Amino acid sequence: MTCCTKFLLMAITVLSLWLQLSRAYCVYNRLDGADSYFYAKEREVNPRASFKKQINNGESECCPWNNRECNLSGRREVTVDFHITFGFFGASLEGATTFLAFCSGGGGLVLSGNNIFNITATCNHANGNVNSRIISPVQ
Ligand SMILES: *[C@@H]1O[C@H](CO)[C@@H](O)[C@H](O)[C@H]1NC(C)=O
Ligand SMILES: CC(=O)N[C@H]1CO[C@H](CO)[C@@H](O)[C@@H]1O
Repeated sequence: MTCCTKFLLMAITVLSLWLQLSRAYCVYNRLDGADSYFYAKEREVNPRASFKKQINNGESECCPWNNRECNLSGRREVTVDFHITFGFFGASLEGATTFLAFCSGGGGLVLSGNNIFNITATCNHANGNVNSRIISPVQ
């Protein structure tokens, strides 16, 4: 009985973790350099946008896609745009170029690279599709 209770508890933990993860979009910092960080902000097109986060190396921030402050339409498959400024190897964000990256409401956006001319944004959609692209500054 103890074994089954333990198993059940574990299954519930895993399931609720998955539910939590699949109900959010997340942004991950996988830049080179332990002191490389960035500031990610939902594009201002959403007047209720609340996702404004500094994300340090190896860390991530998430926001539920059904929260309209994270995505206006509240749907998992729509595009969410971010404006991102980068501080490679501890550089200041002051006067830093703003980049555009996007992913889907239920997706995971991973940013990697070693300098501002080589930043790759990889979007892992909830349905398993993956898009990877070098991102450019906002015009
Ligand atoms: C771009 O960044 C990736 C990931 O950090 C790195 O593996 C690659 O060597 C870099 N390319 C150049 C041209 O610096
Ligand atoms: C940040 C944000 O609001 N992202 C998207 C949420 O959904 C609407 C409607 O589909 C998009 O236009 C936004 O860009």
